[in-house]
Amino acid sequence: MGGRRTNLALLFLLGIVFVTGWLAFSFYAWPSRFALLVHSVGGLAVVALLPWKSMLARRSLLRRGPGAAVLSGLLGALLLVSLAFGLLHSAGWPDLWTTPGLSSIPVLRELTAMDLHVGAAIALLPLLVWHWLLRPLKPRATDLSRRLLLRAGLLAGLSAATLAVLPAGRRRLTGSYQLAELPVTSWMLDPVPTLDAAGWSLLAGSRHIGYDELAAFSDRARAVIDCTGGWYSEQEWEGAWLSRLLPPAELAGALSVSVVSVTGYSRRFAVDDLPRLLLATRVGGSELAAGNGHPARLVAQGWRGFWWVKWVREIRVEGLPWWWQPPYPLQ
Ligand SMILES: Nc1nc2c(c(=O)[nH]1)N[C@H]1C(S)=C(S)[C@@H](COP(=O)(O)O)O[C@H]1N2
Ligand SMILES: [Mo]
Repeated sequence: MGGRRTNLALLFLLGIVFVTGWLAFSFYAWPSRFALLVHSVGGLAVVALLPWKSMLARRSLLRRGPGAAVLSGLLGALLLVSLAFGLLHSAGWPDLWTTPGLSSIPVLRELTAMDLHVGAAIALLPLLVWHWLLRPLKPRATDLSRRLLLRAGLLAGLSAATLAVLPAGRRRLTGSYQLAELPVTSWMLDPVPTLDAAGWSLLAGSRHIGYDELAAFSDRARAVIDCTGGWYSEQEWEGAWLSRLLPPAELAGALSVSVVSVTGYSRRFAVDDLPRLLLATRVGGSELAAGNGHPARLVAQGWRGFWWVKWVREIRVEGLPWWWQPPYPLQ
C-alpha cells in the first residue's frame, strides 16, 4: 500500500476511534455497544496498519534526524500503550497489574486498563496535531478509487473477524466489568470533601432541607452504576425522588435542574426525568460512606456514573435545556 494512503487511512481510523470512544462513554446500553463495536474494529484496523506505518516512519526518520525521532517515538509509544490496554480491558484483564507482585509502581496500581487506555489516547492527541501540522496530509479526489474501497473493505472485514476470535471478558453492554463492592472514584481529580451531616443542608429550589429531614424519606431503587473507568455495580439505594423534594410551583415553566456538588461538580437533567432521579442517603441499608457521597448523592439509573453527582449541595431549577452543558464534566 502506498505511504500516502496508509497515512490517510490511519488518520481516518484514529478519528473514528476517538469519536466512537467518547460515544461509548455517553450511553448506558445498546448505543454504547454499537459505538464500541466500531471502536474495536477501528482499533484492530490501526493495529493491522502498524507494520506498514513503522516502515514508513523508519524511512522518514532516516531523512529527518533525531529531533523528529523523539516526538515520533513518543507518539508511537503512547499509541501502543493505548492499544495494549484497550486490548487488555476487552480480553478480560481490566486490572491485571494491580495483583500483588505484578506491579511495584503505586500510580499504576491505582489505575484500571480503561484509565490507561484513555489517558494514553488523550496524551497522544497534541502530538498527533503537531505531527499533522508538520507533515500535513489532505485527502484528494484521486485518493478514492475502486481499489482503495476494496482494500478498506478487506481491512474492515479482517479486523471484524479478528475481533470475533479474540478473547473477551464477561461484560455489560458498555464493556464494564461487575464489582460486588461499590468503589470510591472520581471523574477526574475531585477530592473527597470532609462533610459533617449536622452542618450540611440541601437547597432544593428555594427549599432548605436538613439531613434528618432528607434521611426520613425511604424511596428505594435497585440501580446499576456504570463508571466509564470500566466497572459497574448493582446496589440497593434509599433516599428521596427529586420530584418529591422540589416545590411543584417552582417547576412550572422550568426546563431543567442542575444537581450541584459541594465541590462545584454538577450535571443538568431535564425536568421530565425528576421522577426517575433519586437523591440517596443510604446504600445497602447503611449510611453512605464519605467517599461514596455522604451526606447525599444522586442515583441516576440509566445514566453513566459521571451523572451520579456525589456530595450534593443544591438542586437548582433552571430555564435552560438539559443538554446545555459540557457533554462530560470538566473537573
Ligand atoms: N462531586 C463528584 N461527583 C461524582 C464524581 C466526581 O468526580 N465528583 N465522579 C462521578 C463518577 S465518574 C462516578 S463513576 C461516580 C462514582 O461513585 P462512587 O465513588 O460512589 O463509586 O461518582 C460520580 N460523582
Ligand atoms: Mo466514573
